[in-house]
Amino acid sequence: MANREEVRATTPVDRNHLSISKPKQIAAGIPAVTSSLKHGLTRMGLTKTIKTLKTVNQTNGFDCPGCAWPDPEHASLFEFCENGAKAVADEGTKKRVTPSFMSQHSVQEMAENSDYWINSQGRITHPMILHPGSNNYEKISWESAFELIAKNISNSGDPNRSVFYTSGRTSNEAAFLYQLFVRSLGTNNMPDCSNMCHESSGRGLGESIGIGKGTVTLDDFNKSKLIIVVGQNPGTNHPRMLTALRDAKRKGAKIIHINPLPEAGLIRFKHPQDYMTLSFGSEQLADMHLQVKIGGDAALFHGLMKVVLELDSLDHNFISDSTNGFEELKRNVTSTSWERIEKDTGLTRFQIEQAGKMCADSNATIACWAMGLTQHKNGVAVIQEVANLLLIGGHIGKPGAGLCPVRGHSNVQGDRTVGIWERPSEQFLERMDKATGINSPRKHGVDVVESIIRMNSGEVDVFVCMGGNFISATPDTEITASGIRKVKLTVQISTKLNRSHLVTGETALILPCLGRTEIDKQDSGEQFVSVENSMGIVHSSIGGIKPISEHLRSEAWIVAKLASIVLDDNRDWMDLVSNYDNIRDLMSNALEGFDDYNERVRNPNGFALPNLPRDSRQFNTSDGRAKLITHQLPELTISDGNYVMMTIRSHDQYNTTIYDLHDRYRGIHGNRRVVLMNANDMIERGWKTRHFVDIVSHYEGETRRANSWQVVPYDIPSGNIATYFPEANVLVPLNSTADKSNTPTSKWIICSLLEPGQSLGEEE
Ligand SMILES: Nc1nc2c(c(=O)[nH]1)N[C@H]1C(S)=C(S)[C@@H](COP(=O)(O)OP(=O)(O)OC[C@H]3O[C@@H](n4cnc5c(=O)[nH]c(N)nc54)[C@H](O)[C@@H]3O)O[C@H]1N2
Ligand SMILES: Nc1nc2c(c(=O)[nH]1)N[C@H]1C(S)=C(S)[C@@H](COP(=O)(O)OP(=O)(O)OC[C@H]3O[C@@H](n4cnc5c(=O)[nH]c(N)nc54)[C@H](O)[C@@H]3O)O[C@H]1N2
Ligand SMILES: [Mo]
Repeated sequence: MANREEVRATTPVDRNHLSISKPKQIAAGIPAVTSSLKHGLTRMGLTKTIKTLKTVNQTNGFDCPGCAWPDPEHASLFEFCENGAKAVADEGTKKRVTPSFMSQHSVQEMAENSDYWINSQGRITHPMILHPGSNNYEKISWESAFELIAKNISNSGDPNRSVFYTSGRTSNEAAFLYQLFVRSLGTNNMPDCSNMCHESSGRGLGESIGIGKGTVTLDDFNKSKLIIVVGQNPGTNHPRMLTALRDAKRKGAKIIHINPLPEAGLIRFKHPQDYMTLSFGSEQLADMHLQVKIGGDAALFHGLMKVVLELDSLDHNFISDSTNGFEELKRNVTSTSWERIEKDTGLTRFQIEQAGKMCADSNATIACWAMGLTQHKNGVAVIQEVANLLLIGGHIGKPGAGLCPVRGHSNVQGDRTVGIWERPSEQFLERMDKATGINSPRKHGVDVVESIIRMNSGEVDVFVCMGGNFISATPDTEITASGIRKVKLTVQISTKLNRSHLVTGETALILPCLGRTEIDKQDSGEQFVSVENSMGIVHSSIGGIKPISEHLRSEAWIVAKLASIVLDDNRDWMDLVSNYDNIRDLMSNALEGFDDYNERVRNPNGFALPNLPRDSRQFNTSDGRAKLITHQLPELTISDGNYVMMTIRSHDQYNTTIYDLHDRYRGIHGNRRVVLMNANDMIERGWKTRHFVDIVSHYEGETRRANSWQVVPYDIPSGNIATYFPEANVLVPLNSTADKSNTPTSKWIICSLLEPGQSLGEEE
């Protein structure tokens, strides 16, 4: 029997099954409806599909686990999108991972299958354990599982040798209890998916406007004159945003799309529900597509600001009364040459001037962004440049205008608000301590990248994951795997099997939990939970489906029970969790903006958390002014013959969960191991479509290699390439991270493309 060290950390290479069709120009429409139903019906069956989909994003239903885009106030029945439906169907699957399934499949054997296969094995039914040296999981009782965790934490001696990860689906209630438990234990080691996601937004906006969140509500889209969508692919990742864009457009807004790829969602859109009203045409969304080169956004925003400054389309009163740094910003931006801007962006001065004029003409501009900006070395800086453009025009804290980082996981923003943070502020901790009677540790904890470094140096004994798929989501897969294998006990609280259940510490536990769609019954009866969407609205979510197994527990219950066994404190954790109102009462006192939580969360539309810039055009910075923080442009020159690679999501995945193998809008089917490449770059190398290449990434003299990818010609700037994550994560260097936010630079990886088997230095 193979050694546990040999369990595959990456999905195996598939050299077949690739088929290619023409990329789509229209997003959604009938194919989206068919695809939703297909995913629902094949996984959940007819009755459950209808029952489940009917309650997504309804007042008395559950919050769609698909993304963090807000719901309109009067949600139409079936307020979900194709990809939300896939997320729901994936959770509602009829297939099961039982102890008997696990006894038949060793971890090695399962890991030889693709990520797609692993996810499609179904929902986990029982708590299970993988003993040291064993290759098969077996059943364990909840009590014994908790005692094992307690024993390992206590043997470890130092709470800082334990790490507690969170993915962003966890409810506010569960996340609050989790951070209370971890801080009671004595550590701030709470890395979360945010570290790989919008950390740069939080950091950048925190410095610029005094709050690490966006400043618009959904209603602002109806009042906006210009919406800039930069570094984001809403057609796939936030499909319901397309409806907001369409409505804004119908009310007269213009849309600029800034992206190295012409993403289908922003070209034309057809609302699936329009078919019911017999309107068959599709609508154009973006008025302008700026096909910027990867990493060229900072230069582009300098260009846009040059135009706005020249046309003097500025809010002079706002600049002088409410900001500082304007003169320096102006000096810096004016000194950036058009030559440099054209070189970095790959765009012409004319194109940027046209876009700049659109900015100058608008008196209410919104800027939306996602991973295309955050996952860069200058992620924090570039977001501050976006903020600068809006601030100098006064586009903040007024109707139709503001900053809009579009979050990923459905409650990633809420988790941070309630305390999942490795570097909490003193203000936050003081209030927490006062309300809960704990004595929070002050020393900052580790983020995702630091956790991996600590694991590798043998400094982590216990690693608990509240959801997520750490091994596949993080950079540098092989290094992460070697770190995880050094941990004594890894614990995975999850709904579905993934690679993080296979590549584990010496001992591994799986604690199966309820999903969003399921009924959560505690001692006092059925419970609801609450979440915060991308626009700072907190609202309730309640599952209505019978849990898939009687052995599942809610995340909140799991944390409470664990805390009651591990900690020697006076808190009655089980009483807290017997009725989630008790947790929320505690949250009301411990968290800013959560007063009368129990009452306000019961409002059908939830309530808005305080947001100074949005609500009153004020800024919680050291001097009460918004800061115009300007930066030197990043150095984008790379060695001749190399390419800049971005790692992106296909239409049929949810992060590391692969639902299926069709990237429908981009016309790539059956195989995800592809490199999207500019056709002229292919001709230069003499390569035809489907030619196999090996990819080598470069970072500070180190190289990483992944073999057997097929090239596909695509409308992407010359010198840029794109691959899918998580497959490409083996190529993302652990230490290549964004300044200040430490987010892996998953959208900026310098690579060579080699002939199969060719060694580096041999390319012509
Ligand atoms: N169906 C589905 N929905 C999801 C997810 C999912 O995997 N599937 N994931 C969720 C999560 S956690 C997140 S964070 C979001 C992610 O949502 P996105 O950020 O939209 O996801 P990515 O695929 O990473 O796409 C980034 C986009 O940025 C562009 N881009 C890359 N580099 C640059 C650059 O240098 N400049 C510019 N201007 N653009 C660039 C890419 O071409 C791509 O269109 O979606 C959430 N929603
Ligand atoms: N190269 C590259 N790497 C990236 C990115 C990229 O663009 N490029 N994007 C990054 C981003 S933005 C993010 S957010 C991370 C995502 O990182 P993670 O959040 O860690 O990963 P997910 O794939 O979303 O996690 C999926 C797993 O969550 C579990 N799960 C699902 N629902 C629930 C639930 O309700 N409760 C619990 N407890 N578990 C549940 C299931 O077991 C499922 O397999 O990946 C990052 N990694
Ligand atoms: Mo994310």
